[in-house]
Amino acid sequence: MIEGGVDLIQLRGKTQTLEQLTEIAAKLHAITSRAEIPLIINDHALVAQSVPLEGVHVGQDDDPVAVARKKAGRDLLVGKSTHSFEQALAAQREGVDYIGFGPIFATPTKPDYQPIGLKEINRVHVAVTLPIFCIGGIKIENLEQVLAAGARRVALVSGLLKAPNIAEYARIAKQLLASTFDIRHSTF
Ligand code: 3NM
Repeated sequence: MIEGGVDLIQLRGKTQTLEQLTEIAAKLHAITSRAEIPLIINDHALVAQSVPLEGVHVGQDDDPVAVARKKAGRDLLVGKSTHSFEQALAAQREGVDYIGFGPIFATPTKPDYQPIGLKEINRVHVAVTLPIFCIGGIKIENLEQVLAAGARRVALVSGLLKAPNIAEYARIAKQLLASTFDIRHSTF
């Protein structure tokens, strides 16, 4: 992923223990920090106490943002998953640094969620001034559609992880983003 030019990596280990995640995060952070790519831990702010990662990401049913910041014990990025326009506005009021917005399309990676579709993307970008990462079922095949609907940042999971050549997949996605905005895509 780093070779292919991703701007940010989130470590998501739903079945790992805190100890396992801390170990993986430490190893991963040694690599991402060399590449100057922020590493975000999903759900577990406590990992940030022992690993100098750059952020923590919480879901709607996880710790409130203030609790996540307190658990991390230091200043770092906090992001939050949102699944509707209203949740996106609420997350902005709660004081997050960025939001995830999705799932845009139905996805086996997050099967129990109703897809939002493309039509809310523009509205959320008008109302929310934070960085917004559209997520959920986004692949190279539909990326241009998502960007045309108003997205500026996207998060890919299975598209990237199942690609026969991950670096190449990331590179193509980055090129599509760059050609849409005609600028070097910056994360924050
Ligand atoms: N969060 P894929 S959708 C982890 O809507 C995650 O908050 C979502 O995986 C949300 O790229 C999602 O394989 C899954 O569809 C994204």
